[in-house]
Amino acid sequence: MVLLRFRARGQLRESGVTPEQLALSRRELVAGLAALGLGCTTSRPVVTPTTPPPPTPVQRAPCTLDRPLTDEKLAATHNNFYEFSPDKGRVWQLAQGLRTHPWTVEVAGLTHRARVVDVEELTRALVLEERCYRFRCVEAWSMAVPWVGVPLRSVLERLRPLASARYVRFQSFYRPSVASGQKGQFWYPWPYFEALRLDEAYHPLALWAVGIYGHTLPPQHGAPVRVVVPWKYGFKSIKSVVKVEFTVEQPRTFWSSVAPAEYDFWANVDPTVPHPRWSQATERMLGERERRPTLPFNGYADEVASLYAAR
Ligand SMILES: Nc1nc2c(c(=O)[nH]1)N[C@H]1C(S)=C(S)[C@@H](COP(=O)(O)O)O[C@H]1N2
Ligand SMILES: [Mo]
Repeated sequence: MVLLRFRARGQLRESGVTPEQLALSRRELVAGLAALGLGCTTSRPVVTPTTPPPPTPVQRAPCTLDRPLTDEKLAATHNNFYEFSPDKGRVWQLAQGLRTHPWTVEVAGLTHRARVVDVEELTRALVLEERCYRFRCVEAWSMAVPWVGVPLRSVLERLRPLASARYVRFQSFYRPSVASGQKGQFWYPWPYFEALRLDEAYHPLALWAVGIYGHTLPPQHGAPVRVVVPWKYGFKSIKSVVKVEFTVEQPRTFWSSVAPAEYDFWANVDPTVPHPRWSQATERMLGERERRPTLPFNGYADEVASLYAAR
């Protein structure tokens, strides 16, 4: 437990991308999750890194992106997490004070079983997968990172939505005493909230992410759990989820409430639709100088464009 918390609190590796390092960190993730009690009902002693891992529950496919992975440390020190600060370079430090254990998720709205669940319960006995995704912020910076998680669908189905549910709404925590941005930017409608149409959330690319670079999420990336929707602008990928709610009406979202003309509900990455204040035709990967062309649906058009055929 202590071991994992230490790791989860942002022990940053310079670059976690060689196969050896990934294999090691994957073992660490497994050990860490075991230490947290994932996969067993009673608490277990802390597992040291030298303990042989159980058969790995993290399924890993080789990264086949069109670009190199972003350096882990760069990704972990350039973050949007307005609860802490609008200053992307300072978020990672400020977020270290977020206590992410224990952590519960409230299940509400159109479900057969409204309840409060421990976050670990939601992925129990599911196979964790590593997924390398491009990730594109609406501000035209981007990265490519290996997330660890389970299909969002597998978690949502566990929550037993009613057949009438059409959307899913997610909400982040409200803790102004630790998240100083929630005090400093008091005019924002905290807590942060986002939503997806249910068929978007059920798409196999949509992830319920609990890790990155082979270990549990550090706070600045949205510990202990965040959503990752790789074909949409980054603000849809809500961090540190505390509530999941099924609805029939399209929910409002944090940024579309703040600036409806700038951030719409769908927010699919589209090079042809400029933000009112800048072009979306190109982007800059963290750590790179040259800009790259923005890809329709962030490069996932073949997989997801059909979701929007009727719109
Ligand atoms: N709760 C919460 N989730 C959030 C945000 C936020 O401010 N608060 N920012 C979003 C935005 S704008 C982006 S680009 C991504 C950034 O994720 P990263 O810091 O892990 O790269 O998180 C998204 N999720
Ligand atoms: Mo963003």
